[in-house]
Amino acid sequence: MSISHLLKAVSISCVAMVSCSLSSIAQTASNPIEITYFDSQIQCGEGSSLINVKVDVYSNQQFVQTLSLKDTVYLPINSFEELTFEYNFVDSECSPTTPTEMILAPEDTVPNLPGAYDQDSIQEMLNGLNEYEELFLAELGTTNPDSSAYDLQDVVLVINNNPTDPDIYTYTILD
Ligand SMILES: [Ca+2]
Repeated sequence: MSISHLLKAVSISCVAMVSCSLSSIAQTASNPIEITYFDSQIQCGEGSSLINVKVDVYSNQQFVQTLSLKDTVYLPINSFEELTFEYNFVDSECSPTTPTEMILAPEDTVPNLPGAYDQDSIQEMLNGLNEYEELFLAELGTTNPDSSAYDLQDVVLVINNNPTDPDIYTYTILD
């Protein structure tokens, strides 16, 4: 699929979605990326159930899409740096602290933190990536790196900088 064909498909999907800002972004796209909401583990107090964390994606301050766990979104943007995220706890008495965010490429030095709950450690998740992928980590429970809650795995996204087959992702259905 050519890029122009793809962008046309994205623009059409924006019209169909009514409130969508992707069509303007698509005009300048040259290096699209794919983001997968890979994992999330955070509790509201010890022994309670896991919080359902939704992630609102913004590109250059414009709202793009809300991600739920396991969602994959294909974004026709130039750089991950255009993106910002807002985190919402669904049906929880807790609310996120000021997020601590970190991006790690496969060869980067990994903070020495154990896996959260039944989650793999950051090193294990990193080992599972391809060279063109990165991990985006967010800590939402505490801003204190010495706290036991500080695991940087409250939200884990996988950034794919080289999606080879955008055909199979979000917008194909309207192509
Ligand atoms: Ca945490």
